[in-house]
Amino acid sequence: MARYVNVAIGQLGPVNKEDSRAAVVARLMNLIREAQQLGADLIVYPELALTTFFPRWYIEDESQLDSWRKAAMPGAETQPLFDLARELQVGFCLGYAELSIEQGEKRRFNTSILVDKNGVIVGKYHKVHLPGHREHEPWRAFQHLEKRYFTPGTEFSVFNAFGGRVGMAICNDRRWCETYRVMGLQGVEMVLIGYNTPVHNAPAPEHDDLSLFHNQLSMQAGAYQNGTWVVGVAKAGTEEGVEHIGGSCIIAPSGEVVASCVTKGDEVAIAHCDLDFCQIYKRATFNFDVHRQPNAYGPITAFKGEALLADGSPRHQ
Ligand code: CDT
Repeated sequence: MARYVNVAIGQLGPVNKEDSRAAVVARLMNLIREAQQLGADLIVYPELALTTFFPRWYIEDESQLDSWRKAAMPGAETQPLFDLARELQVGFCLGYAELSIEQGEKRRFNTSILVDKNGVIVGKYHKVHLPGHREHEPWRAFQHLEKRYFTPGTEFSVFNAFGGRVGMAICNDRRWCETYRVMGLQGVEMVLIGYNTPVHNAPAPEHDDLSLFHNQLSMQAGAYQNGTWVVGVAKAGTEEGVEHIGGSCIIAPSGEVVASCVTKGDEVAIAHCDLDFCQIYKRATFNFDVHRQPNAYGPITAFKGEALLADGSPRHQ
């Protein structure tokens, strides 16, 4: 029997500091209702969907930072979204700032969860590649303090859900080939990626004009090279004075974009995805069992940076 997932993009426009959690959840509920009318099984929301992208500010007040983070999921404010998902029989993937308290120790993660059609959390992911910087850098037009505010995740998991193998990644993760390959090695068939990408990148402003191109380039490459569907979803538009890219899209295992958003506001787009279509790539060009050469890939995990010494000679012989 063919395995299809009707996956919807639940793109958000800006979420400002003063927007109440209830108002944001109401927007997410509008998007899931629209997705259900279009026949969706699953809707994907952006990274840090419940709040403004607060790493743009240097904040020393822990209580203010914690006000953006959620300890309970679902909590009182998000329960209505879980209830609606169950009523509509539409699952969702949601990014949020998580406050985890284990044995009295506080940890903060940039998290996404996968929720099934019955409103049950079936997967959780902590963002691995945290971009930006740790200290206040006043020379920037705005900060990108993810390295300060979050602890990096340590694994890419793939979950049995929606009749297939579903993985999650968050924003900057989509630029790294390792993200997709580690999930590809677990048989991933659909990768769900929420993002907040400012158009302006302070350390490399030469890239600003290419930000939409790089967004699509990395997700298309990840899809094709691993024979998987990829769903990329933006929080777009001008948020607290900072312009963010849109470009939300759904990419087939062929690398082709099959659905995309056309605005920078709240918007739904949908695609009818055949999970078995992945096999055309997984059994041929990217048949890992037949064609991969892991013996040649040692430096991938042996080194963090370039595997060369300062004189240009290899670090490993
Ligand atoms: N949210 C996030 O990961 N944004 C980054 C911005 C990179 S510039 C520091 C991204 O890769 O889109």
